[in-house]
Amino acid sequence: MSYNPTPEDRFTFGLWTVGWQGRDPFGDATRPALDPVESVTRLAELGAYGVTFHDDDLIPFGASEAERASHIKRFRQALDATGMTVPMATTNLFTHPVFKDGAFTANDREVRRYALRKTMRNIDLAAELGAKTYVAWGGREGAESGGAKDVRAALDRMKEAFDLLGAYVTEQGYDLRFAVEPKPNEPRGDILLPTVGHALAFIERLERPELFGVNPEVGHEQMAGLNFPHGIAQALWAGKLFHIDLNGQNGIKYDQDLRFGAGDLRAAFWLVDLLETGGYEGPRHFDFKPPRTEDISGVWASAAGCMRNYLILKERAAAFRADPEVQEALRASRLDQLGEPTLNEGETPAALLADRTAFEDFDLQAAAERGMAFERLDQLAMDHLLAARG
Ligand SMILES: [Mn+2]
Repeated sequence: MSYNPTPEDRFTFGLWTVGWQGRDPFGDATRPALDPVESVTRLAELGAYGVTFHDDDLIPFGASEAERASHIKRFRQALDATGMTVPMATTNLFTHPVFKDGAFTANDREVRRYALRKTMRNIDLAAELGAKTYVAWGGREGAESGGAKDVRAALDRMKEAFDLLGAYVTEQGYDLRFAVEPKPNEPRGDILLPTVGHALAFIERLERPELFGVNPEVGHEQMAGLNFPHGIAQALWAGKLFHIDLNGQNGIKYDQDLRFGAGDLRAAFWLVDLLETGGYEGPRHFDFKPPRTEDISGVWASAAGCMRNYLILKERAAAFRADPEVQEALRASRLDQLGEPTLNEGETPAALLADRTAFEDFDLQAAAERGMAFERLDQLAMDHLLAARG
């Protein structure tokens, strides 16, 4: 297998990923700014399907109407020339100092109103460019100290913002759904809606929950010490996996944003296995940062590595599933039984109470003694992941 990506693989990249200049809290930029047109062209050459953007990635903050129009025109021309798509867009509500205390949940009401207007303006552009998903990452929605934020009031304001945006896309007739992106911390000390679970619970409180799903990011859940494939499985189970941000992270520490496949490789294997078999049909979107050690050729090597690693893991996961010994091992671990309902069809509490085999005559000892054979199953997965088996 060549592991050469094609648009059919639906790989997408944020303009801010390859365009990251390497500025961090301790050091200046190590790379020059990248023209979005060059990003579109190079990513298309590498086999990507599309690009995504924050308003300010494409149109420098504070640009005049005429400048804005000309940036959009050049971008559209690059998309047309390459066949690249824009499946998702989002708003930058974190860079400008005005957002230092948040956007939709800033204590300052004027800032909240401005944040809504900035978002609505870019939603119009997203719809115009054919995006189907609008991501909302509230990186500044949070606090560093307890008294600084009334979290219940802030959640009221967050709901108010999303209800307004849901009403707006409905009124405009846009074919656009929102994907909330959780993150536990960074840049704020603590961020609201810190995990997939928090976001899923929040969404159900909105006026139009059907318009809202999640955009989980590998590293964000792993920063919270959580099992990313488990979070993705729950999002799929809830019908809420609208989008996904793929990258790499090594455990609970700062947001590393490594290329996909770097970091927790075993989690990446199970994630690809799940995405490829679990009914997810959206783009495979990379939200990573080529390390600031890299020059521009290193940026493209890093981007190519994201796609290559996904394709390798896709092949490895498919080989795992197709292996007759794995299928037998799955049965030995009783995965087939887990797929069966615990109750018989129509079985009532009274019927269960009357079933002596479920309790009185249940051979507790024998069941307790049965091994689960998970170690053999996991070693088969390791063998496939490490290409020690076909
Ligand atoms: Mn992200």
